[in-house]
Formats: sequence, C-alpha cells, structure tokens
Amino acid sequence: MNIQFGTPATYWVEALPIGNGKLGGMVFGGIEKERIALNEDTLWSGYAQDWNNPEAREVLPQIRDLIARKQYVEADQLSKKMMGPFTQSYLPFGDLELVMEHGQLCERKTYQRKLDLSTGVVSVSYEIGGVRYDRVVFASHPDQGIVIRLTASKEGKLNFHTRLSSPLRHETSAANAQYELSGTAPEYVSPNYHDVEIPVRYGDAATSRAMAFHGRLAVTHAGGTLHSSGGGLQIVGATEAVIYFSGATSYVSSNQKSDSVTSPKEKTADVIKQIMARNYTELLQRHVQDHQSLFNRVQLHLGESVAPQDMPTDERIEKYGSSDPGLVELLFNYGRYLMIASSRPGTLPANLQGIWNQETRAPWSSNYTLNINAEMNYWPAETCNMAELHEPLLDFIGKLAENGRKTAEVNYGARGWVAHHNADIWGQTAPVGDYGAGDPSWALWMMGGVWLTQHLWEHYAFSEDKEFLQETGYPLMKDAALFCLDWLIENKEGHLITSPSTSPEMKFVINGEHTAVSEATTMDLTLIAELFDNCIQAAEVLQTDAEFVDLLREKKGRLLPLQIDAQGRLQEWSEDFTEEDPQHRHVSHLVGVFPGRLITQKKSPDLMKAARTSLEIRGDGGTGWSLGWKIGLWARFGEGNRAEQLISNLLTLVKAYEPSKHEQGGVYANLFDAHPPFQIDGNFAATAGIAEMLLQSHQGYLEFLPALPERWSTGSVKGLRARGGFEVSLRWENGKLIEAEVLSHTGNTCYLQAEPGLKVYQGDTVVQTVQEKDDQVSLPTHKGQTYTISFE
Ligand code: FUC
Repeated sequence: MNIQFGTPATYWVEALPIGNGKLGGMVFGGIEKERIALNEDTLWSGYAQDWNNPEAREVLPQIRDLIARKQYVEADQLSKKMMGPFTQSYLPFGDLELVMEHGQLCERKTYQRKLDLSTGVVSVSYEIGGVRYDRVVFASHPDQGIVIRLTASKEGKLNFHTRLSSPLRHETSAANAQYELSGTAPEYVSPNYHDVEIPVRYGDAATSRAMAFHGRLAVTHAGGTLHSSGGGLQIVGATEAVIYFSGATSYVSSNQKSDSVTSPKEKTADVIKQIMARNYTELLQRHVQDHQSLFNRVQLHLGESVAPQDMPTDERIEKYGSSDPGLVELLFNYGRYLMIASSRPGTLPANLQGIWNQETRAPWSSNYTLNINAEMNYWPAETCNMAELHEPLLDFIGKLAENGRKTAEVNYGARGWVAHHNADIWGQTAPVGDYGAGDPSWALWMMGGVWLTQHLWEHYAFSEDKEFLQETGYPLMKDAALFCLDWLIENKEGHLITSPSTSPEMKFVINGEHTAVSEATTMDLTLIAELFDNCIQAAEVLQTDAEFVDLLREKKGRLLPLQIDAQGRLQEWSEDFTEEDPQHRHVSHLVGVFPGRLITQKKSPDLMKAARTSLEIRGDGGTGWSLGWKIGLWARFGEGNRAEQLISNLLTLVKAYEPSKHEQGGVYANLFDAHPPFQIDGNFAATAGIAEMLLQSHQGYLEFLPALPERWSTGSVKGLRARGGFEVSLRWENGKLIEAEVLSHTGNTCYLQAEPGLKVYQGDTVVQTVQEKDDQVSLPTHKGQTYTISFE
C-alpha cells in the first residue's frame, strides 16, 4: 500500500506527505540534499479583528426591494456594500534541510522513495560507493514531533548537516546541541487572487500582534561526533543518527485557559525533551500503533491488479485502466491516510490543503471555504470509521457560532448565528471581499453555518451519541435555525424565500449581463429544509422544544418548493435563468442528493430524476473536487459505472511542470488532488464517494452495494459505518453480494434492503430468514453483537 518513486521529488506535489494532525512535512527524498517542507496547523497570518459591517443591515431592505423588482444587476452591485475584509492565510513554517556528505563522487544505485500508508512512514534508500543509506521519516501523534532516522550500512559513513529555514521572518541559533528557529508571522497576507501593492505585511518587531512561532531540532547519533553552530547541526563519521523536530506557535485557541499558555519556545523544548527520553524503536512502535489503530479499521479489496509491485505511482496513474483496481484502493486509502495525518482531536480542521502548504500566499489563502470545500473534507469521516477525526471540524463550528452570532446581529439584525463562504483560524464569519472589492457570486452566501450544521447531525446519526447531541450538536443547530427563521422572508405568494441569495459561484445571464444575486436559490432552500428536518429529529430524540418543532414544521411547509426547469433539470434558481456556464464545477443545487438526503428516490422520484438530468448536463469534467463530488452523486443515483468513470477522470495525472488548466482536475504524482492547483478536498471526496458506492444508509435503512461498477466485480470491504450505529463488512463475487456482516454498536434495530431467502446468522445459528420479497427487513440487534447475513 505504497505511494512510491524511483527518483527524488523535484516539485512539492511529488514529495510525500506526513503529518500528526498538527505538524506536517513533505518529504522530497533528495540524495545530496533532503528537503522536508514543514507546516504547523496553527501558523496563520493576522489576528482576530472586527469583520462585521453595520452597513450590510442598512442596505439589506434596498437590496431585497431591487430583487423583488427583478433588478438583479443593481442588487448585485449594491450587495458589495455588505462585505467585510478578506480572511487571513494559512502559512508555511519552513524547511528542514539535510545536506548529506557522501564523500567522493561515486555511482548512485537502487534509489527508492516511498510512503507506506499502512504504517504512516516514509522511507528513502539508495547506495553510494558500496554503502547503503536508509532514511526513515514519520510524524508521531503520540510523541508530537517529526522523527528522522538516518543509517549507513558501513560504520562511520554517515556525514551530514541539518538546519531549519523559513520563508517568513525569522532568526536561527544553535546552543546545547540543538538548533532553533524563532519567527514572526505577517500581520496581513492578501489572497493570491487579490492584487494589492504590498500583499504580505509584517508588523513592527516589538509590537506586532501577529503570531510568533518556533522550531527546534535535536540529534542523537551512534558513533561519530556532533558539532553545532549557527549554520546547523553537523554529524561526522556516524553510523546511525536520529533527528527530532518540534514546532509550535503562540496561537491560543478560545477554549484554552490563558494561564496554561506557554511560549512556543517552551513548547518545543518540552516536546524535544520528552521525545528524546524514548529510543527510536519505541518512538516508531508508538507511532505505527497509533496510526494503525485508526487506519486498520477499514479494508478494501476491489480485485486483482496487474500493475507491477514496484511501478512508480505517477506511471501507474498514467497507465490506469480496467486492470488496476488497486490504484482505486490506493486512492481510497490515501484519503483515510490524509485525514489521520491532518485532523486529530484538538487540532484545527483540515484546511484547503489539509495541513500541507509551502506558499506564503497560498491559493485561496489555504483557508476554510465553506461553500463546498471544508464540508467536503469531512465527508469520509463518519462513513469511513474515523468519527473522532471529525472533531476538529465540529469544534470549529462552535467557534464560528460564537463569532457568527455577532455577525448575524450586526450585519442583518438577526438572531442565531451565520457564517459565509470563507473562514480562517480567527473564525471569520462575515462576507469577505475587502469591503466591495470582491464578487458577490462567492462572497454573498449566508449558508456557511447552515451547511456546517449537517456535520453535527451526521455525527450523531452515525453514533447515536445523545450526550453529544444534547450538549453540542443540537444547541448549535438550533441557533443556526434561528438565524434562518429571521433570514427567511415571505414573497407575494406567501412562500418563504431567502433574499439576497446566490448559487455559489455560478452566475446567470440576464439582458446580456452576467450576475449572481437573486432570491431563493435551490441550494439555500435545500440546506434550510435539511437543517429544519435535522432540528426536528434532534429535538424529538432529546424530547425537548415541542413548540419550536411545530414552528419549524410550519415554516418548512411554507418554503418555496423546488422546481424543475424547461430542460427537465432541477432548477438552480427560483427562476429558470440561463446559466453562465452549463458545465460549471459547482453543483450546489444537487446538495440535497449528496451529501444531503432531502431528495431521494423514495421520497421525491421526480426531483431525483431532474437532479440526474442536471448532473448529466453538467458533464463529467471539472476541478478535482468537482469530480469528487460527482462520484458521490452518481453513487446516490445508483449508477456504479458512471461513478467509476468519474474516479477514472480524477485519476488523470496532472504534471507539476506542465501548464495546467484551472478546471481540468486530476491528481498529481503523489496522488494529491489537483484542482489544479493542489486542494485536498478532492482526495477526501474520492474516499467518501467510493464508500458511498458500497454502502448507503441515508434513507433510514442500509443499502449494500448500491452502486457497484462492473469493473469491481469481485471484492470486499470491512469496517464501513452506517447511520444508526452499525459497522458493516461486505463480500461480493461476480457482481453479486455474497455476505454482509453487521456489527451493532447501539443495539438498535437494523433496517436492511434485502431480497427473499436472506439468512441472518449469529455465529452458526440462523436467527432469521426472510420469506417474502420486501424492500426492507428489520434485524433486531444487541449491542456489541455481530450478525452475518448470507445472500447465497
Ligand atoms: C471555491 C471554488 C474554487 C476553489 C476555491 C477554494 O471558490 O469555486 O474552485 O475550490 O473555492
């Protein structure tokens, strides 16, 4: 289960990612010079500011009035007055550099560089002049540091320098055999798509309100000597050495007590001290055990691959075809690997690039983009059995809600909380756009918080953890619903609508002009309807708020109904506008099909059909994340071959060194999703989509293999999760399900879609046989028991 190459990386998207949720590294694997590009997930520009804009509230009635009179272009222009500042940017930490001194120039042989997904370890090995050199790199979650072990096969042949550098302002020093880097983040970094004269601005050294950060290196060695100087740490004549890296910032999260705050310099000293108290073998074992406790929960086999074991991954991607289902397994497992490496309880949620970013002005600030990307990152968290890795996002929703209450009040005079299309470490909740410089097609979208609350409900739906629902989930959902109640207005026909409203990033053409702002887009209405449904269900589970439940039911019933347009598509706006781009990457109006569950074959076959027509017309192209979304959508339409086609499309090699087309998605050599540029959401969506092809549970019952493509005719999957608290394993042959295993975590009755003749075993005993054809059977379960269902 490797991502592997026969050469070092030249470009960052050829390097191999490691991470412990907080610290990230991209390992290039150079022979003479190793570069590990470093990240720390809290290193962002700026500081918390007031981004709310009272002018929004002043212009709101005029905007609504213009929209009601169908003066959309004017409304679009005026809505720029609602904007606040841009978000801040996620920053690179710097590089860990290693300069190897191999002696006289000799032949370099047998180079190998690989990331083993099953252990979370990168290894590099090569031979020079009869000496074999091995390098092992991993980011340990239990021990909170990055560990690099270097060995030479002949005694005394290991010679190298190591040091830290950073593209941000910093100083370095060496003392007590340790090398330190102290830096300061910029106070402001302008988004890469926004031209300003000074895009990166630092504060005054003494008074800067920006973050401080600190990195520390230490080395232990067997044989040889260690020298430290301002230039780095130097090892001469060793046989083995271990390098330890720790990085930290001065960021204090809102739930951290201020008296527990230590400086980044003290934090890195603590980590290094603790990590060095353990030997290398112990560190490696602790890391592998921790990684596997998450990674081994799920296993997938989609058939035999003919790809040779040692084929470099980029070549394998280029050659991908029907004979390599193993590459799909690798893509699936990579999404799980990347989640384990970028999102752990207590860390920040994975951003647009997870935790891996080498640019001071990263694409789209590498922030949290709430109109699709941040949610998409967490689509596999529940289904792929990584529920605790969902926590960083769930915590972040709480932070956004705190700030978003103020935004709701100041900007709109509304109760509850609101978030728009961008957020950052500071919890920005207002519309971005630099007070009018942005485009309303993306900045003016009030549903960021509403969409995020779906994650709170899903976290409950998969676990049935009532305490979570009571303490965390429901209060945040309810407050988001309160915002919606105040935000909805009545149209002339008495329907409830949103205004202003946009369908994220898509424009329509009216009188030859391209514009975005109108009322009651399908996405707004879908997200609000789902939130109301989820709140109603949650309140019923918690047996609370009966009146509120009635109110939500009544309001939901009055929402403007979704419509079907003249071409038979699910209509994207409340009017049948002509869209700017019929193949636009965003498929926002289909959110109720996937990841939502408002539109299903059972409940609304007509809308389901219309949604399918929409997707058909949108086409099978798009950015990496757009392809990823379409995998999940085709899975929900029950069309396995089409979903597999989208996976094939995503497995298009995008080369870092060739000009790439912004909207022709694929993957890079290291299997990172290419928008292009790199954006991690497509990786997570692919993993989630593959899971969705094999198991669905959004209709109130389990559906096994709902979208199995012909290419995966024989295979198995273990450990996927379903709503209701079940863990499911499946085995199929020649396109036919043979056996399903259901582990009940809750003792709930398990509803299944099943055929007659089905036998349910507990151990060797048949506990149920289905006699008649029905599309649902129920299986009473006991907590902790596994039930085997035979379909033979
Ligand atoms: C939205 C998308 C872009 C990109 C950006 C981060 O603006 O439309 O394609 O993913 O977010």
